[in-house]
Amino acid sequence: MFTDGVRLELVAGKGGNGVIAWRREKYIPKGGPSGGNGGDGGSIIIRASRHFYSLDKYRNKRLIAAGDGKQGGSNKRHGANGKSLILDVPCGTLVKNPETGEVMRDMTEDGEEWEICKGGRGGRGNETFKTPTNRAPHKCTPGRPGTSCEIELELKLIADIGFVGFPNAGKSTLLSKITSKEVKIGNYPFTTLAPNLSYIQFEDFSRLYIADIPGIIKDAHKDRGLGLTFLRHIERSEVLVYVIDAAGTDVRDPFEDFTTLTNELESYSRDLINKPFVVVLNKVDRDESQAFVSKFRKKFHFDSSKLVLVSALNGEGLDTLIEKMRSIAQASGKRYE
Ligand SMILES: Nc1nc2c(ncn2[C@@H]2O[C@H](COP(=O)(O)OP(=O)(O)OP(=O)(O)O)[C@@H](O)[C@H]2O)c(=O)[nH]1
Ligand SMILES: [Mg+2]
Repeated sequence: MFTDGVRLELVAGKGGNGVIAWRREKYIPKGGPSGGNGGDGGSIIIRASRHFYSLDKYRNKRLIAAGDGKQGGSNKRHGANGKSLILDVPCGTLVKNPETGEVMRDMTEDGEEWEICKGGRGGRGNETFKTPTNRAPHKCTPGRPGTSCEIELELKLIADIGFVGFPNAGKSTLLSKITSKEVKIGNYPFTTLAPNLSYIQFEDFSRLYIADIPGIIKDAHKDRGLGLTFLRHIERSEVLVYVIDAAGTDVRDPFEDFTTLTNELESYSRDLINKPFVVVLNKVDRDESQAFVSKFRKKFHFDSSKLVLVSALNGEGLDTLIEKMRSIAQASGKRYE
């Protein structure tokens, strides 16, 4: 199962107590105070990473606690600091307040870190209270508690390009052909049950990230099929690619598919259909596609440069598609890495 939302309770470590102790050594009478400080409690840090694509590793977690600091020792020994924890999350994870839904932070950049809970300071041992007027202080302080909070993590993948289409249109085949990712492909609907994220790397090392999400069908907004919940993973994409089965494999009319798709997307969010887009007519290797393609062209009232004919199977048109996606993404302000 793919997890893109979890609720967690985070507790940073408590500081260790400072202690009271005295030097006791041969030939040194009245050795003076020697109680060490307690160690600091461990903190909890959230870190965004491009190496993760889901929140799966937090699925069965409820409470995450960092280590407590150890108490100080005699001979001015400092207690050990508690172990800090780094929680890796995919880029595009929103950290929210579960009660109000307010976004506390949006973890977008690879490597970005946020110390969300701070470990408590260790207490002071009596050695640190020594002054010229009080050379034998009977005083130490306890460690302080760390901070804690409840959070909700919600993933909204960050991809430059989002693929949308009916089941079986060939989205996953396309993704695996143009990127290095091997994804599950099947001649049955809903082969893809969770988003796939992959990228194309160009000669200048810039990358174009692509998200392939599960297929969408008519009335998905009424929760038919897998519904529309996965659309949130293409909400942040600069460009949408509508992948249409131009061969009408499942006995549908490709233009009708396109209309249905845009209607479903619109019922989720108007912002989605206002994004720059490309329509990919896939499976043009099949003879049946010819009639459908010319019918599609007649009805398509957008600029014809938005239309690309491809065969994910034999590679036809893929270079054109890649160039088109790249230039539109660039024009719409993609931050190149
Ligand atoms: N002839 C032909 N078949 C294709 C082409 N692209 C994909 N297919 C076939 O279409 C079927 C569905 O492909 P997928 O890539 O799994 O389709 P999908 O859009 O990811 O489907 P879901 O994950 O179910 O939404 C598979 O049997 C593919 O081999 C193509 O260009 N030509
Ligand atoms: Mg698929």
